[in-house]
Amino acid sequence: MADAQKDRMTVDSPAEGGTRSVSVIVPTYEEVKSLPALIERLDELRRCGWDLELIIVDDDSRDGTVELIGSLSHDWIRLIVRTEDRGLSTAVMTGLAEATHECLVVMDADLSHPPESIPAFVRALDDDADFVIGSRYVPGGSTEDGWGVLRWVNSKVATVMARPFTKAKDPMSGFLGLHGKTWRAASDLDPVGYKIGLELIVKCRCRKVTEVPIHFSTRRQGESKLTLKVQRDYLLHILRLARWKYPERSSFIPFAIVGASGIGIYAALLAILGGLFANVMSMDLVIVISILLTMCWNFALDRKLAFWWAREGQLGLQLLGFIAVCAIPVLVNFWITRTFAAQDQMATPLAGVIGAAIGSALGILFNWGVSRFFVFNR
Ligand SMILES: Nc1nc2c(ncn2[C@@H]2O[C@H](COP(=O)(O)OP(=O)(O)OP(=O)(O)O)[C@@H](O)[C@H]2O)c(=O)[nH]1
Ligand SMILES: [Mg+2]
Repeated sequence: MADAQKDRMTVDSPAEGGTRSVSVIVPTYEEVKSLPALIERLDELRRCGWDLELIIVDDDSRDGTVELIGSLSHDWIRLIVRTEDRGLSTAVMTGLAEATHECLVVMDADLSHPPESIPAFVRALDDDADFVIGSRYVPGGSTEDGWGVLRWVNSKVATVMARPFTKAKDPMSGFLGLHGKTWRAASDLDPVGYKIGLELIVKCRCRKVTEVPIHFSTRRQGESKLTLKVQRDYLLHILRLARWKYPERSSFIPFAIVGASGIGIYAALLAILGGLFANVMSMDLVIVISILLTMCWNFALDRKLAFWWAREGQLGLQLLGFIAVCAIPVLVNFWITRTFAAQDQMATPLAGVIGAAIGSALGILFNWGVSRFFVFNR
């Protein structure tokens, strides 16, 4: 099918006894050129029996959007202009909070998402879905030709990164449907970045996610807001979701990686200090200083990456507590390093590595468990 034909599809009427009232939320930033066609296609749905309200949440585009909506004077369209908040995800949340119907659909303004798919969304929600995605990657779904390799790879990589949170094939989609009660049940919504769908699936604890195949059209009007910052925000978003959904693993894995990095730091310190101060420092002193500096390294990184919730806590107290907790495995480490290094009368990097590896293996679970509860208590 040609792309122009795929863009417009026939419209299904509401099913007998099924939902017919839908709130459509559209976040916009500088989309005045796309809005007339979007409104016309939504109006076609209304003519087929759908009771639609359109909520446009615009971030003060000043591109004529206000004038356009004013001139149409449609009572089924509401325009909310935000002058203080900014960003796609918070705009969607503003729109969801304003919706008056129980059936909620979120879509882009640029007609990448075909409004004619809304009836399929409603059917899926009536059929017990918690959440509906307009999907490019299920059978019947497609993407308009002309996507560059880079954009395609970008989309695929982002989808793979979302795997721990949902099995959906296209969780990156911004074409979403959900019940009002699902949205109201969300806890801790933290709308950073662009992927409000993923945030809602996770935080609304959606179990049944249904994907409706759509043909994703390339925008015809206006400019993309997909920037490098959006990509960076996505990485931060994934990190935050991981910390929310899997707090233990999100703490322990960085802790273990930092622990492993500490082994390298320790060996390097032994080599450098041992080499520089061989004549003025005893082997024991070199080991003690290396251990203390390594602890500071681990502390600084762990506080940021493994115990992120305690970053605002008292630094000095936390450092003392951390050193105290680490002391037991460190004593083991110290004793092993010293035993291995005794033949050379000076700590060698190899002895350091062996000592630290054994000490770390013994101590990592102990350190993490105890630090988590007593030093960086939530
Ligand atoms: N309110 C508001 N809407 C936004 C903001 N950024 C993007 N949008 C809207 O969100 C929707 C998706 O943005 P797009 O620029 O189409 O992003 P995309 O679909 O990933 O990329 P392209 O289709 O290539 O442009 C559009 O309706 C935008 O107008 C924002 O900061 N605030
Ligand atoms: Mg778009």
